[in-house]
Amino acid sequence: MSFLPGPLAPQHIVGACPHDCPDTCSIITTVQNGIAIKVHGNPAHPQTDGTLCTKVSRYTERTYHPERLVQPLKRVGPKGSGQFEPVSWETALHDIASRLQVIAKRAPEAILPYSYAGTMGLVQGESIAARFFHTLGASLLERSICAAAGGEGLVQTLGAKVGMRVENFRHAKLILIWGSNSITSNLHFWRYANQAKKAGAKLICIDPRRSETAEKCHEHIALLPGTDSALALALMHELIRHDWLDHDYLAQHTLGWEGLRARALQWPPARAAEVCGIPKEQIEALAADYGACVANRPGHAGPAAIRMNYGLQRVHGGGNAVRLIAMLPALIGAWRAPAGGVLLSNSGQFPVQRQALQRPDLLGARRPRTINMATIGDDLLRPASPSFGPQIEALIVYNSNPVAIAPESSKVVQGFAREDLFTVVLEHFQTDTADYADYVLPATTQLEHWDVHASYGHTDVLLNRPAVAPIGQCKTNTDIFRELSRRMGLSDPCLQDSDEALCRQAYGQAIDFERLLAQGFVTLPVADAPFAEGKFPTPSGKCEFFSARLEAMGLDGLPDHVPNHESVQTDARYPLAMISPPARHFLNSSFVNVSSLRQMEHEPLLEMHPLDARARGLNAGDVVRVFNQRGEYHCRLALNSRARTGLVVGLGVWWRKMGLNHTNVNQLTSQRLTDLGRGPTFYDCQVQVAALR
Ligand SMILES: Nc1nc2c(c(=O)[nH]1)N[C@H]1C(S)=C(S)[C@@H](COP(=O)(O)OP(=O)(O)OC[C@H]3O[C@@H](n4cnc5c(=O)[nH]c(N)nc54)[C@H](O)[C@@H]3O)O[C@H]1N2
Ligand SMILES: Nc1nc2c(c(=O)[nH]1)N[C@H]1C(S)=C(S)[C@@H](COP(=O)(O)OP(=O)(O)OC[C@H]3O[C@@H](n4cnc5c(=O)[nH]c(N)nc54)[C@H](O)[C@@H]3O)O[C@H]1N2
Ligand SMILES: [Mo]
Repeated sequence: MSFLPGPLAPQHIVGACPHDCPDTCSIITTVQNGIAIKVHGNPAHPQTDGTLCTKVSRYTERTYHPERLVQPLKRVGPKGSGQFEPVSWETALHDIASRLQVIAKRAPEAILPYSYAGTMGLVQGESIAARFFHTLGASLLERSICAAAGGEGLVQTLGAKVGMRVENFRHAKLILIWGSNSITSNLHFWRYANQAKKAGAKLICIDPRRSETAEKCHEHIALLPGTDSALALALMHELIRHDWLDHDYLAQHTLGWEGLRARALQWPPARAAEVCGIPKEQIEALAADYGACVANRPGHAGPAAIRMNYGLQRVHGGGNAVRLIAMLPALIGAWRAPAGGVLLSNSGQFPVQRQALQRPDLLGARRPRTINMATIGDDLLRPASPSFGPQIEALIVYNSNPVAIAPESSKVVQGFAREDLFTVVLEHFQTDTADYADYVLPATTQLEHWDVHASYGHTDVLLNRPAVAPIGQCKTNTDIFRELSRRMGLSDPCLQDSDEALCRQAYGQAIDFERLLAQGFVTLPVADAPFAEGKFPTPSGKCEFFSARLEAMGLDGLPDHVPNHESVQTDARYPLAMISPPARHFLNSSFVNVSSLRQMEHEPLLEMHPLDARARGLNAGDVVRVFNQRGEYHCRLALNSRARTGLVVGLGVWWRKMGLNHTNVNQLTSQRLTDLGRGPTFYDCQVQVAALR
């Protein structure tokens, strides 16, 4: 007779959502008999408020997905064919370590790590991995693929990636949602915007697409992509012309007003209307709404708040656009109230101890070159040269799916297909990128490892406890780099620090770690109205309309409208502007393989205005070729009134292998960079569309 234990009582483990999203939710996982049976939003965490988005509420489906990678794989077919056979960890790690050792001895910069925010965890992101690559002296990676232009724009204007506290939006009386589909990509902010709406606030959405969010705002300004700076300048023009200005705030807390004023006066609404492709009356009305909120005027309408998001900075002039929008609150003194100002990111509020975590000191006197993630296509194809340095010979990819998400995929694919390139991919799934690997290593998910998190949308630090043991033979990213370090004889003890130790090192003494352990989150002590008294973290301490730092770099010290690289004027063959913003049920290219979510997104679609379709003899449901000088992408046409005229929208980012001709929108996007920050220009992309014959 055996005494098998009965089923254990369910346990509830507090963790954090790892995904690249401003909301960074606190998650509770219910575990029974060692299996995660469901996840839900932590009701004790005010930002999460007990609610998860549709995607992450399917987290157990993703974790226990039948196609989850659970053992190391070695390629046996041609690159890209997806033919692999299982091997032992011993074989895989031994082979990878010996290959890297040979390259590292000869030309360490020929090794390139490629990673982004598959997990935003500070430990499974850049801790042991960064230490490992710094010890080798590998090429550095410029992690520019998302927010580089906007981040630089903020830093050059406000002094850091800081802004309003998100919870204060609920008390605003006017909210501009600028370049953001909040319902899709920032759901927990939308809750605050809705509270404000119910309390009488006016909501205005500025977005080329009639998004789910635009539909629910009082007004929608559907400007052409890449024209936000012209709109912001015209807005300033009107504020000046009507004297809707907080002169006192301007005098005390800004630098360069005379110069900015002169610039703005060159942009009457009629001029901007022409550039933006919208009626000038819409600009005048927007200015009147914003101008009614001048903070120090008796009888003003109340605080005006701007929620910018990264959607508007993926164009040539993205940096200047963010600079101009970030200046607007200073003109009307909106910063005086906690519910006034602007928020793009608050990541600069987090006291992350990056030096301790990533140990750049391990480089010693070496100064390896930096490769920009946005130009990985070109860089993989570059031969050795005195200016470039050695050819890239080994690529270690983790937390990213570059073959799907990097621009100009034909080049990226050509680079990944190089027979002489040694590629290792740490993944959960057999992604487009994994198909090109020599070795695919199975990695743990957030339910299986420790981590700590910052956020870019709120100001709480979160802890992630593992809820279950690693599935199959999966290992944490950190473990994989620890083992590679050992096998390569890298002896610095910091390469063997445990995940728990790394969690503590991430914030050092800057937060109360015991409280974080006990509660799962800790709110940072940030000011309610950060710039009510000025005190911007810029060199001048003021909101910098004029930036001496930019001028010293040989750039314009004042902001301006910087037109797109591509337009119908630059090449009449491609008259339609294409943007490819996030799909609601995917997270970049993550979740595309989770069938319940993929069913909600149906199939890759291109949204087009009915007038543009009629002009091309196209009908809803047609399979179309979307093409430009870089390539061709096939998908189905949707005529759903979301795209304005002159615009097409291909919601991202599908896996190439699920596409009709095995491509996705990035077959069409370019590797050209932004005005500031060296970011990508995914939404600065002209195309033509025709029926597929
Ligand atoms: N569901 C879901 N959530 C996500 C993501 C996802 O893929 N899916 N991605 C995450 C990531 S990586 C990030 S960086 C964040 C923020 O990601 P963002 O890409 O900033 O996402 P959105 O807030 O949806 O903003 C995109 C909006 O900007 C609009 N837009 C495009 N071009 C322009 C332009 O030139 N001007 C203006 N004014 N608007 C423009 C698009 O139509 C779209 O509605 O969201 C994260 N959240
Ligand atoms: N056309 C177009 N392209 C875009 C964008 C767009 O709007 N339009 N958006 C851009 C933006 S904003 C961004 S941020 C990038 C995002 O690009 P990426 O950062 O590459 O994001 P994902 O596509 O989500 O791929 C992340 C991968 O990491 C894996 N992963 C997750 N957690 C872990 C882990 O713990 N360990 C390991 N080893 N792997 C893990 C996931 O399985 C997933 O395959 O895409 C960019 N590309
Ligand atoms: Mo992003």
